[in-house]
Order: sequence, then C-alpha cells, then structure tokens
Amino acid sequence: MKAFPKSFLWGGAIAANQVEGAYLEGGKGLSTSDVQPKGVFGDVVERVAGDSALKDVAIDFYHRYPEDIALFTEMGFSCLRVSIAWTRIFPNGDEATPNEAGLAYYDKLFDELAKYGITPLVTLSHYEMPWGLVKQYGGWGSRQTIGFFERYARTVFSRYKAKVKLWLTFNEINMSLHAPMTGVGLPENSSKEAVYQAIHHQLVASALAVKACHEIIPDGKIGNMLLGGLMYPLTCKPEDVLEALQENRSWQLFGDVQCRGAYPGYMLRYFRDNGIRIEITAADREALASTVDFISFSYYMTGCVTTDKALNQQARGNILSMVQNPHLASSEWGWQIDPVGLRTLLNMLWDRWQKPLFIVENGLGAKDKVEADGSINDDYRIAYLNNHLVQVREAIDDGVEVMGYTSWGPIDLVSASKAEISKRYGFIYVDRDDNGNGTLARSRKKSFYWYRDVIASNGTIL
Ligand code: BGP
Repeated sequence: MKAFPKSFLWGGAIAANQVEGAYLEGGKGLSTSDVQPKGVFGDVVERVAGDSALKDVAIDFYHRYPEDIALFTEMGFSCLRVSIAWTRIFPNGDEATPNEAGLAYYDKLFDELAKYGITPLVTLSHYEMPWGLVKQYGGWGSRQTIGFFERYARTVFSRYKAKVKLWLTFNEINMSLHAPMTGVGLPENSSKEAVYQAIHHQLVASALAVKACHEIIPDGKIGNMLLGGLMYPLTCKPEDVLEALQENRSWQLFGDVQCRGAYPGYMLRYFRDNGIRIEITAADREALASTVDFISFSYYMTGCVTTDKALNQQARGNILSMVQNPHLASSEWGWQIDPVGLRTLLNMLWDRWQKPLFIVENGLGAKDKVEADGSINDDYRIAYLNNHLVQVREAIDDGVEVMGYTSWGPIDLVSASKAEISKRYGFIYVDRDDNGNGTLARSRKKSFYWYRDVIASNGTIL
C-alpha cells in the first residue's frame, strides 16, 4: 500500500470506566457507569464501597498506566485516546471546587505520554457522568447540568492546556437517543420529548465546551464523537432508500448541529410531526453557533433497513437493531463486518461536513485462546484491522482528510455493553476473566507485532 500522510496519527483508544478501576480511589465519586455493573446499557444498581464487580478493578490502568504506556510506545503509538472520569474531578458533579487528587492523577498520565512523545486525544465524557447529578438533578434532563459540565470542561482545559491539544466532547453522543441512562442520565422509559430535551442540553453543553476550548487553548482543536452507524437500504425500492436516508439522519443529526450550529429542517419536521416541543432559548441558539474543528467517530459494522417488516431478520450492535446484510459475515457477537463501508462512510461524512475526520474506534471483539507456550495467534483480529485500514487509505486517496486512527481497546478492557473482559479487542492480552480472576499480567499477542510493523512502515505493509 502507499504510505499514509506523514502527519497521520496512529494509536489506540480506551475509556476511563473500562480500564482504570480504582473506582473510589483518590476522592473519586460514583459515576453512572459504577452503578451499572452489568454494562453501561444495563440496569442501575445502587453500589456500596467494596463491591467487587469486574469493573471496579477493570484492568487496573489507574495504577499500571506506566507499564501500559511503555507497551504502547513499543508498538510505536503517536496518539492515545483516553477519557477523563468527570467524577475524579468533580465527585458529585456540583462542587464549587475540583478535587485536586483527581487533577493530579491525569497530570501524571499526560506527563507519562509526553515522555514518549505520544499525543493525547482526550474525551471529556465517555459513557458516564456523576451519579450525584443524576440523583439530585435528573442528569441531562436538567438545564443546570449544562453549567456543571461547562465548569468541569473549563477546569480541565485550564489545568491541561499545555499538555493536551486534542479534545472530544461526548463519546458517541448519538447513543443518548437509544440508551438514555448511559447518554443523558434519564430512565430508559423516558418520553421522546424528555430525551430530546436532555439531548438538546447536551448539545448546548458540547458547544459551550468548544467555545471554552477555543478561548483557553487557542492552539488546540476540539471535535465531536459519533457512532458511525452507516445503514444501507436492503433493496433498491425507493421506500427502502428513503428509510435508509432517515435512519442515517437519526445519527447525522448530532453532527449537523455540532458542525453547522443549528437544527436541520428534517429534525424540526420530526419534532412537529411527533408533537415534540423542545425548549430552545435565544442563548442556546447563540451557544450552538460554536462548531467543532473536526469530526471523530467509531466504526465497527454496518446494517440494512427496509420498510418490509417481514424481512426483519435482526442483526444487532450494542443496542441498535438492524436487518442482516446477506453479503457480510459477522463477528462472534453478530456485528456485521464491512471494511468497504468504512471508505463509504469516510467519503459520506467528508462530503457532508467538509471537516477533518478522525477514526477514534474500530476493532474486533473476539475470544482469544492462550496457547500452552503463552502465545496468542489472533490472525482474525489482524485480518479485520488490516482490511479496514486498507479502506482508510483508499478514502485518503479519494481526497478525504483523515487525521488519524486509534483502534478500540489496544489493551484488553471491560466491554461497555456486557461488562465482560472475554470480549477482547487488544493487541495486549490481560490475564483476567469475567469473574475477576487472574493476575492482571500483560502479554503481547501476534497482532501486537503486526500493528507495530504497520505503524513503523506508516501503513505500507498493509
Ligand atoms: C463503543 C464504545 C466503547 C466500546 C465499543 C465496543 O460503542 O464507545 O466504549 O466499548 O463500543 O463495544 P463493546 O465494549 O460493547 O464490545
């Protein structure tokens, strides 16, 4: 393959609640993720200190980050996507002053990355928010949460402005629509109107974070983060094509607001047709005008839609359901594998928004087998990643501006949907099972050496 652009960032992506553990250390407060021991799409259970769910320790990145960053360095990472746990900085969410121990922790983490010349890409909120804000204020259902989030964002921008230049607001913000508790801290059975109002608050907060970042870190860049849920029409029947357009708009909506600074006409029609009344103030409209510098997204799979309900053989992602594509194979979890779709999506998003794109999640969740000699021959993972990266290179040739690629879970971590570790994404194996047994020792899989060579060759070995 032709080499990738010289400035292309190569690395991996992790999230605080899936790797750190230490869920009550350093003054941290409980987050929504901490009260969802069965996964961030699962039920909420009140927690008490000392519960030993898998997530409470996760892979102990909180303590072991120097060892893990050394391994990422060995693979040649130029970028690591991490998230800050909001509850390490504001444990309940509404404090007047931040928690110094939490701030100091991320200082050490960013210093460690700087030591190896790894650029941090930092998500402000990855599938979690302070549980205190949910209990006391109703999460993003409350306008007050906008102010609490803005204070948190301004605090971390001011603290890390010399260390972090690349930021993301909310992870997969479009999932707020499908998983209210995870996204906006609302009960799962909330009305559409309540969910869209909460989403509106989150979109305003995202825009205020963009504005704050531009003020505090003038040489920084801040992007949004979408689940890139590309849907195809199952047939060429015009109704199916229209259905696919609408389905894609259900997530593009978020990007439209974040990139263009206002709600698109199709959404206003949807609100009208469904009797949904959202409170949008003049100040909100002014805030939304602060648009992102770049777009980031996750990409794992594609699906099909049709108006023909009889054809609804369901394929599933984390929480999205869709019709099976007869031309695609699936992962062990039923996620339909579609490398070409990544090229299509990159082109689609570039055509739509004309802003640089960053693929901040992509990867294959699979069960790995440790051989008697300790080796792990994950050729399936290598094939998946190789085929997707080939399509990224094609898209760059198509003229799409792609800033970089961070594969999901470069080290095994706790799955967001299942709260299990046996669904592994890593180049680095972590010795821990779904019951929390294991030494937490790290070891290199076959894909570790492959990814190292891909990065060293800037993609030419693909
Ligand atoms: C994305 C989330 C990640 C991650 C990934 C894989 O939706 O942003 O947090 O977990 O999906 O999903 P899972 O962990 O369920 O396999």
